Amino acid sequence: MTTLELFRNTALNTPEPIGPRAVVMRGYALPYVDDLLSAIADIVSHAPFRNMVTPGGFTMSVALTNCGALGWTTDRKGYRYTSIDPDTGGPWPAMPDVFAALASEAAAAAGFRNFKPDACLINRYLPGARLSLHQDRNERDFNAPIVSVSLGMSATFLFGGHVRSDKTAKIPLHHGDIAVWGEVDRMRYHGVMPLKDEPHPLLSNQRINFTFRKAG
Ligand code: MD6
Ligand code: FE
Repeated sequence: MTTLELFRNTALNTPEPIGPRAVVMRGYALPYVDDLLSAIADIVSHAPFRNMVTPGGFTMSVALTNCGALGWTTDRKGYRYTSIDPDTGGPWPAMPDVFAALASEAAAAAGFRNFKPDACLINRYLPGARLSLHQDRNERDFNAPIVSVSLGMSATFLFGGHVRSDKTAKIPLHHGDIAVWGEVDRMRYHGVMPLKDEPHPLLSNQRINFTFRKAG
């Protein structure tokens, strides 16, 4: 942990509200970083990051993979969750215990009890990669929150309203931050601005974000 990270983690240790049922918890994942990164390396060795194609025919600038019983995918036919990795033809790698434990603990800290995710979407951003405004609506259970962990380079997260054209708040997300949202905030539009090329000491020119969901 750097001094700056320690400061963010201890001096500003209260969850930062970004909506009625949405918070950012600064530095919450820092104690788990080494375990998370080794688990991700293992997942990626079985289910590599890939740039998927959207139903509209665009190749995503964000590369992704999944772990857990269900994985989020997109192709020309649409967005959906599958139990099979379309690239390997086998199941997605299992969700590591450290992932499930962190997700459930962070959800509880944000006021969502008994969160048991069955899907974890892992996104990799290189400089210039972005995510356009979207709603997360492919999950079966909208009652469960989403827990989002950011590692590596910082990003500017856009957090909008329930209509695409609603004004968006710009929320910086740094290495180790966890965002959690659910209930009235669950369907809000959100996205990520194009990543600046400001390398991170541990992950160099990458940002890795993983989001835990109850998809099935
Ligand atoms: C990202 N995250 O931060 C993209 N979706 O890289 C998401 O799209 C997202 O962070 C739902 C809930 C939390 C998220
Ligand atoms: Fe999303």
